[in-house]
Amino acid sequence: MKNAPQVLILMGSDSDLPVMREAAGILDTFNIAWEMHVSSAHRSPVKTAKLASEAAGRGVRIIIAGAGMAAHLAGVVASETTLPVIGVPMPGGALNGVDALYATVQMPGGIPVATMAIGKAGAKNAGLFAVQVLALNDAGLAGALTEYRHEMEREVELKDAELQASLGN
Ligand code: RP5
Repeated sequence: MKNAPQVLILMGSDSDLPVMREAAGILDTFNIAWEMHVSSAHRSPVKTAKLASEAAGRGVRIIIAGAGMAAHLAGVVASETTLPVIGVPMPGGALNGVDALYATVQMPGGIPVATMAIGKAGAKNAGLFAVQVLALNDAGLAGALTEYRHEMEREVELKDAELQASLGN
């Protein structure tokens, strides 16, 4: 049987999936169970409100919401739950994601959305941020995060060694 999801990933459109897959990929790396849905704040408001308001009762601990253009998904989701909500602004559209960034980050006081960078880097960091929150009460997960950082450090060293070799140093 599939584990109960700890992280709920929502996106406004299936066109957001190539970006939001980055968040799911990170959660897979840390063996965190997730569930993903297309649900729009403006095209399917009733479904969105239901998913957000019922999440905590189903055992979800954190919600990641990605949307583009007039991106009110993360804010609407945050208004329906007291779970932490991480927002990911999508690139594209006439303003290439700056519209979504402002719409996601500029929440009026009272309903916070932890907003990440535009696009794939933001979705990846949303996954990592969710893992960091879950690791507050999970020493094994905290250790895995430390090892993840060490691995990044090793990769930088490897790339620098390759650069130095190519420069004949
Ligand atoms: C937003 O509008 C979605 O999150 C998506 O980023 C954007 C465009 O949606 P589609 O027209 O591609 O469905 O609601």
